[in-house]
Amino acid sequence: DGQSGSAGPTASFIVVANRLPVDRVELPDGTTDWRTSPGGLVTALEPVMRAKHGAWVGWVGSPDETHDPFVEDGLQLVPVTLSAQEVRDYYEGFSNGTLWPLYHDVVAHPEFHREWWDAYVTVNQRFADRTAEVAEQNAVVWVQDYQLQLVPQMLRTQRPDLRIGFFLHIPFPPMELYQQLPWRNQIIEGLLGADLVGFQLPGGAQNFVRLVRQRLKYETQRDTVRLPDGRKVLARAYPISIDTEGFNKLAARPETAARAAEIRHHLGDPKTVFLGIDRLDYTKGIMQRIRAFGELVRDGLLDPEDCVFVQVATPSRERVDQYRLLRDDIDRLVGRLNGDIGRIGRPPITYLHSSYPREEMAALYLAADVMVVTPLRDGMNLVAKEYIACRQADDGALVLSEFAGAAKELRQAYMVNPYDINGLKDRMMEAMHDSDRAKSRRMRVMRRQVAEHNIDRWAQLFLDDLQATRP
Ligand code: GDG
Repeated sequence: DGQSGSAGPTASFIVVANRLPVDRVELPDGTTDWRTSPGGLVTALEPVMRAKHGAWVGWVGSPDETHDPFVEDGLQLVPVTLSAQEVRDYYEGFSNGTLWPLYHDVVAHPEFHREWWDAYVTVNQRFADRTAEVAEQNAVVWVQDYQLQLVPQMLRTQRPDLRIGFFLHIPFPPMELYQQLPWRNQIIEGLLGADLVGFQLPGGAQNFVRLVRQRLKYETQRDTVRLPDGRKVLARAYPISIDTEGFNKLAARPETAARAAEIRHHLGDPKTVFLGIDRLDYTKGIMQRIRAFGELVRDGLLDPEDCVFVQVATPSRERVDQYRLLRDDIDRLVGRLNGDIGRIGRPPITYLHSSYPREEMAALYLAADVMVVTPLRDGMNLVAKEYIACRQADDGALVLSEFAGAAKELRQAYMVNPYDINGLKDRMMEAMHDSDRAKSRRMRVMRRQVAEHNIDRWAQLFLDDLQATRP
């Protein structure tokens, strides 16, 4: 844009992600300001960012906006501009219409369009260029997620001095599915630009290494790929987690307990509250769990006088067709079930298509007797961990899909295959009727798990391994 002076910001630690960790807010006087969005990743990286004067490279979230780098709440933010067309092709198109369904076991049909791919290359190059400008000599760069898989290689080409890590937040699919992608080789080569490629689960890392061996014929040994030029790339699992301490504290506040009681009261003081919280996404199995609940009521196994299901579906990717269709499907299903099985003043399903502050989320977790997390495929699923972190009394029950990454760690959950509606119904009933002792035994073990494996530890393990990759 020609306006920024010659000496822009530089940093020795850089996070590169599709989105900057800030949202723009309109002030009453008509001007705009930034507010940091308190996601787990920002929380985890804040100490490192501050200690190393880190920078964050990302998009501000709306098209055609160009901003100079700025500092917000002590974080150096470096905005990348996307045009409206690029948002459609790179973000809504290739990232969320091609890669997202492909990487989630094609639970929806991935679309392959060459224009989308071209935009993905262009935008990844822009992120790489911006990062190269900001990175000091020998800086550590940590690239996040499926929107930016070409950045590691693009960055390495320009800046071989950098230490580059990449973390994939979603599953890495089996080779048999991955092969569908017309640009499969380019993406693998893109990732191999990193020194360390992190996945949620060992299975994802293994899928990746196997793919590299079969498609590119590079030499591999367990978690290590050796490139023709002798460079080594590590592929390992780092299961992500939450700010457990933060959720614990939030849940311990008297206001949170008071709000939880109020929520239950508004729901008609039922005996049992079932809860689902997700981004509105077809991978989350929202339809399956609502159908299961509806059938349990219809079958007479749940009494709508003393059981409710609360489903929060946070608006997400609303301009992508499949998300619009899903929203209509959920609207129709919830409307039909409440119409069929509801009574005056007692809709058995409370459906909220909206997003809430963290405090309200914690109150909902506290108010729920049974948390129902049923994704058809999920990299990890932090909602399941947040619920556990909030249950300080060791009560409550978690129904968890075996297809969520979290199932590998939260072994004491009531495990389900969400495609099996009868099985799901059985598990929801079991979770509800199990003895308090049985529930608290399960909850205690899971609480220990999320207390020990928190987001700080996740970031620490990744960054330590990245540091150790080469001298
Ligand atoms: C991807 C992967 C992986 C949701 N609604 C509201 C809200 N949330 C917060 C939750 C949770 C986060 O969003 C959602 O994280 P999940 O892990 O459940 O799912 P994805 O968004 O699909 O995340 C996933 C994750 O990346 C991390 O690697 O676990 O597998 O798909 O923290 O609390 N937060 C607030 N209001 C809402 O309405 N404040």
